[in-house]
Amino acid sequence: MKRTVFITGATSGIGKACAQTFAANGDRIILNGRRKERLVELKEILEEEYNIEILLAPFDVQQKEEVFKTINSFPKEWQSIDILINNAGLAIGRDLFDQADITDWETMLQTNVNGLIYVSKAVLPFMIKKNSGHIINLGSTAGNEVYERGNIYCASKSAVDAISQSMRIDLLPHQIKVTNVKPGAVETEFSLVRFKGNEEKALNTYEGFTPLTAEDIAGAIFYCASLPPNVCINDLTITCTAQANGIYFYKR
Ligand code: NDP
Ligand code: 8X3
Repeated sequence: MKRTVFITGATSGIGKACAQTFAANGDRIILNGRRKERLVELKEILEEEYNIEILLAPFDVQQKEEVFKTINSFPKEWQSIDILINNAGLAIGRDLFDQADITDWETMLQTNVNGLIYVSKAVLPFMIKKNSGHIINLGSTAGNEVYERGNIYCASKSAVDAISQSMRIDLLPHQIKVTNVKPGAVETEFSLVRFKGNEEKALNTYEGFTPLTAEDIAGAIFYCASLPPNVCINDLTITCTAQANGIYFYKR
């Protein structure tokens, strides 16, 4: 069955792979991200390849007013959102607590926590109106275990965990599913962003082991989103075989 799927952070990595996976199923997709040119390009590719409908919603999830204004003015035929994938997020810096840049911390909290809250609050009235829906949040193994120099990124993903639990409880009367997907290391643009464009450091992150791919995570998200109405996967921690949890890796 065709669903309406809203994916934040669809210009790259896991969000983009989700767009491709849901598009291949014939779902209608709302694509968000800040880099509009990438969204336009993805829209053209998906429309051409899968003959599906796409709506572009280019905005910065940190900007509360912009988030509400854009989502509140979605055309009527796009308001019946079945699945929201709160994927937009980032790590910036990997520094000791006393040496890290406070602006980097603020950006992570504003994106990974505030952004997720704003988008969810704006979309919820549409889901509540039809008494169904599925919110899929991108947590992380970093929200399970804190690692050295992970500090505020880990805190932001721990917050995603708490927010997911709280949504699940409070939204029970509205029959809205909430899933917290918690990947370990996935090779995307994530590390390039974390290390502020330093390609060597980014590549080094995945040295000596085979990480997950964005498509691995998109496949798992698609599975969670395709179960019968009475079934909800609450939490899903996924790592590559060389990773045991947020801290332990086996690297060659
Ligand atoms: P990428 O850097 O490849 O993609 C991140 C996406 O988030 C981009 O599309 C980016 O789009 C978007 N984004 C970032 N900031 C904003 C913003 N303010 N407003 C709107 N969109 C934004 O990384 P991943 O695909 O790996 O990351 C996706 C999610 O998965 C994140 O929440 C991340 O924390 C989580 N995650 C990643 C893991 C990994 O190892 N890669 C592991 C566990 C979780 P644009 O820049 O165009 O706005
Ligand atoms: C991303 C995975 O290990 O960089 O959430 O925290 S990690």
